[in-house]
Amino acid sequence: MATVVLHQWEASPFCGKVRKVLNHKGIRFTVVNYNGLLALKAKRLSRLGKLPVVDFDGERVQDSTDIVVFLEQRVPEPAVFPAEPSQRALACLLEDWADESLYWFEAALRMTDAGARAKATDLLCAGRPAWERIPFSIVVRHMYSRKLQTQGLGKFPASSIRERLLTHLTYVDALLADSPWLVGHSKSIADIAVAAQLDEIVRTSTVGPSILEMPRIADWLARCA
Ligand SMILES: N[C@@H](CCC(=O)N[C@@H](CS)C(=O)NCC(=O)O)C(=O)O
Repeated sequence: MATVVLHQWEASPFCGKVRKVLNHKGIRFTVVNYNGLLALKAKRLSRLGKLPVVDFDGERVQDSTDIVVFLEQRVPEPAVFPAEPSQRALACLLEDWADESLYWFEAALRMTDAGARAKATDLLCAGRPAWERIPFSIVVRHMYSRKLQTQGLGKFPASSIRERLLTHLTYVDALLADSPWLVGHSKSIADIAVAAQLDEIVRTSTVGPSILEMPRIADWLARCA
């Protein structure tokens, strides 16, 4: 049995994605959390300076997409990449959409809604001294406001961000109309990556109840838990 350590923030959707893959494959793992100002240590773990980072029998891998490919090579079954080439392509594209687009909706919802930001800060500072909340939230707010302006969503009003997200979710809902999974007939990286982002939106944002009112999406999120 391999020794696997996930360096994480429990409330990071990318760390949630890796946890889902590890659980799907039945890989036992321990976690190291970097809440509050321990985030400064996370920066030094890998060249990217981001989480998740996985140590697998002493081998260190960074970036959730690369980690999933690595885990699929080390523990091929049950697979998260469909075998059929067109399904595999679609699953990889949906993973990329989740990571590179949907993620920014989650970040923007946290930045434009003080309640969501406070809930996210509670999660990201859990277990740390209370005073760390203040410097932590100032740095995170500044960093993500800047990133969101550059990415683009930060230039839109909150109502438009919410409306665009719900429109995207009607597309996800349509994919689930004929199959319990987004691609093919079993759970794949597409389900895992999209659900990991939505889990965090549901957990902190006021748009969460509207998402859970979409019955196919709510049932599918439960299947992806
Ligand atoms: N492409 C990376 C993105 C990871 C990522 O953005 N993680 C965030 C937490 S949700 C992070 O580490 N943010 C800190 C930073 O950007 O400095 C992946 O898939 O792992």
